[in-house]
Amino acid sequence: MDTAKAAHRNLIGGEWCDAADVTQNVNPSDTREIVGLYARGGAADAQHAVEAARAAFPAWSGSSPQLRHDILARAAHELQSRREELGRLLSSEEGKTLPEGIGEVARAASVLSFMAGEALRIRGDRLPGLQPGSDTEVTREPLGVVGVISPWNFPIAIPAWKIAPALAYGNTVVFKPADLVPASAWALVDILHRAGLPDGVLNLVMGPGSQIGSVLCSHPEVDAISFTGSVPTGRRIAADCVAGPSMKRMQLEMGGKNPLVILDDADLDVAVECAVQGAFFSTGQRCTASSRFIVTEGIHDRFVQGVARRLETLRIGHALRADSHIGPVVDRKQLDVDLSYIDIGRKEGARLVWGGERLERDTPGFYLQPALFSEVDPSMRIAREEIFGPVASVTRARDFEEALHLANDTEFGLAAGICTTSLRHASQFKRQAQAGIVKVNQATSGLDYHLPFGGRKASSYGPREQGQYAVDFYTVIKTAYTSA
Ligand code: UN1
Repeated sequence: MDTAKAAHRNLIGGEWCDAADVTQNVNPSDTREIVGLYARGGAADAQHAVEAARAAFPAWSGSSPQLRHDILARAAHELQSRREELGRLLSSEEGKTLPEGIGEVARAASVLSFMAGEALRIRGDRLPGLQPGSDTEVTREPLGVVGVISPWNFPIAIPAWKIAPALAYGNTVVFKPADLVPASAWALVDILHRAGLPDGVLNLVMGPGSQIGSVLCSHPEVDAISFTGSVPTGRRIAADCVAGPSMKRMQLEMGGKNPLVILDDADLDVAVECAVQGAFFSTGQRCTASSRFIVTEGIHDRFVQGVARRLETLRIGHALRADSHIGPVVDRKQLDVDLSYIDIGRKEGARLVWGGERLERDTPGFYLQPALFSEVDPSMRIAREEIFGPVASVTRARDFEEALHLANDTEFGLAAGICTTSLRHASQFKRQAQAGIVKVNQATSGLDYHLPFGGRKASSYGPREQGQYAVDFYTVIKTAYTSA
């Protein structure tokens, strides 16, 4: 396509650069609409970006924390003041509703301003040395060049919570956003660039992961990779990161099959709200989404009925329409995955209580009714495999002990929730759930930006993201001994 000149370009070494090809960013609420044209770079662009990031590292890593603070704070301010416009852009490319899109931009702004402060709070330690007259210091230094590879479901918040700490702690970055959502990524980079980042400190390379991701994960000048996405891609990245001579540090945030346990003593309204919010909002496209409701017998039927009734009240429609509660699925491929799992659930013998049909709207888009299955056996594929869509299953449990066992009976370990009014069961669940995040009487998805985020088992690998814990990934520790 000869539209390369009209596209939003990649940022390499402080220059906006054309690429050989162009991506059409399609609106999933109305596939006739092209949100914009975006450069589609390749391996050579990624290579140049790594070189630019490497060249920019010495000066940036030695820069004043005040400078890093000010740039991030300026960018946070611009994001916050443009949240309506950028929220609209985000919702147009990803399909989450406008309030969800605006909320996500505001969250990205908060992440940037939190991390601006963190640039000023890089702590060290001092312990007595064991030799007479020996002083010791433990200090944190930046890692070097960080490759950031982000998914499509949070097009601005996830890039923000990877890029902001990388920059705050003095690293330089090569950023490869998901193919489906370049607009939010481009806007974030444009804002950070204009906020005063020196050339080469933040580089943007949009294009296919097969080319750009593989350069980042194998290039000897890249020191670390922060990735959020699917388990198979995460495993490939991990293999590439250790295969080369440089043995990169990695932070991988991957799938989930998050349980929400509902006990007999739960407040039914709270349980239904947690379930619906956690499983179906943002079209179920969150790695923290609840996809397994594990429900004890005494509340089971009322819960299933309550969720079905609540689903009845939700309107699925164009992401930008004020009366839509849930937007479309992100693209045709994901819609096909969702529909195929709905089919698998039916064939496995689960009962489809509500939804699961593809919907027609005024505009051509990937609309899907949320699907609720009951009588789901824990061995069924819909109870074991991550679907990443608005599909949830209900499994019966005899009592708390069995519910806890079922909650933990998964290869994943990202988020786990429980709805109960029993302090004893809530406390026990918090202690024994094999998950990185545990929620009591709250939806499993929806997280605070100042707290650590990450999971266990197949869900995550490496140190936590977000809050002050991000320092553990984005810095390397040095231990110094001095005799005067
Ligand atoms: C949230 O639930 O608010 O990709 C955040 C994801 C997660 C972020 C979830 N890394 O869905």
